[in-house]
Formats: sequence, structure tokens, C-alpha cells
Amino acid sequence: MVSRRILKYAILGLLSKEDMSGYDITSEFKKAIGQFWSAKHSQIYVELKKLLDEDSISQYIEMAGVKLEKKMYSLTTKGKEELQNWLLELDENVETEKDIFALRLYFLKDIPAEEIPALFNNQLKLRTEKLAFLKEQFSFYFGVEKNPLNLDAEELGHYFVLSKAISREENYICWLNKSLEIIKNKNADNSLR
Ligand code: FER
Repeated sequence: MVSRRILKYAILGLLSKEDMSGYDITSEFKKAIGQFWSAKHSQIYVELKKLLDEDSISQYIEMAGVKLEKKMYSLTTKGKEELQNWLLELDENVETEKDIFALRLYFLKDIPAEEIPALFNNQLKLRTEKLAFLKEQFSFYFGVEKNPLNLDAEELGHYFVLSKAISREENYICWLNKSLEIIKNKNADNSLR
């Protein structure tokens, strides 16, 4: 059985590197991991409570400054085992990706023909900006020339996720351009009739 509580494992994974406070975990979700696995502040705190109740994580108080107490979370042996088991699970099917633009296109017949190019152009703009951001991240973390064979396991994981995102956006942009060509040809064609 493939587990559905993915946020649980995202949190266990973060804690496998070092102990963290709830604030630290929330900040991590605003950084790299949040780019491909988003979670809300409120969801994270609900999950932390569950994980404590289930003894997958434990809690201790750390003094931060003179008066400030920070609740720190750390993995228990059970949590470590659960994370390990989850990492080794084989997926049974490909997760359906939610793509709002694809949903709109599915109902293309209800979109006035003259409006369609603008919809594609807007996607092109957004996707091109996203790709530029991803490439910036890539060169920030890995430089332009970095050989993945020289990366340690943690860097390599980041490398894979980031390079996958870049391939996806390049491919999406390619598909948008091809589709836009079809739409332009079709509009030109229809206006002749
Ligand atoms: C990162 C910046 C962006 C990153 C991933 C992303 C893993 C995006 C991923 C995606 O869009 O799938 O640093 O690190």
C-alpha cells in the first residue's frame, strides 16, 4: 500500500538532517522544497501534532536567547524507520498532475477563437519566467559547468529535482509554441472561408 500522508514524510525527511523548530520547518517549505511540495503553516502544525502523538517525532525545549524558549522536534527511532520504509516504497501509478491551463484547453470549443492566442501567450510568458527562475536557481546552487558526479548525495537530490523542473518547463514551452502555431494556422484558415 502506497502511503497518502505525504506531508508526514516531507517533515520526517527534513528532520532526518537536523532537529528543527516548527518555525524552521515552515521556513523550509518556503524555500526549495516548497517549490515542488507546498504546505500551509496550519497543515504543518497539525501534522507535527499527529507525529508527536504517534511517537514518530519527539519534542524538547531549547533556550534561544535569555528568555526565549524554542520547541524543537527530532526524529524518534520509529520516525527514522517510517521514513526509511517510505523512501523505499515503489509507486504503483503515476500521480495525476493538476494543470489548470490544460483543463481550460479541454473546453476549447467554448473559448472564442480570437481570445485563444492571448491565453497561450500568457502561459508562454509565465512559463518562460518560471524557466528563467529555475535556471537562476540552478546556476546559484550548481554553477554552469558543475559535473553531477562531483556532487554529494544531498546536492545530487536537489540537482535531480531542479533539473527535472527545468526539463518540464522547456518541454511545456515547446508544446505551447507548437500549439500556438496550430491555433494561428487554424484562425488564418477559418478567416478565408
Ligand atoms: C529549487 C527551486 C525550484 C528547487 C526546485 C524548484 C529542489 C522547482 C521545482 C519544480 O517546479 O518542480 O531550488 O529545488
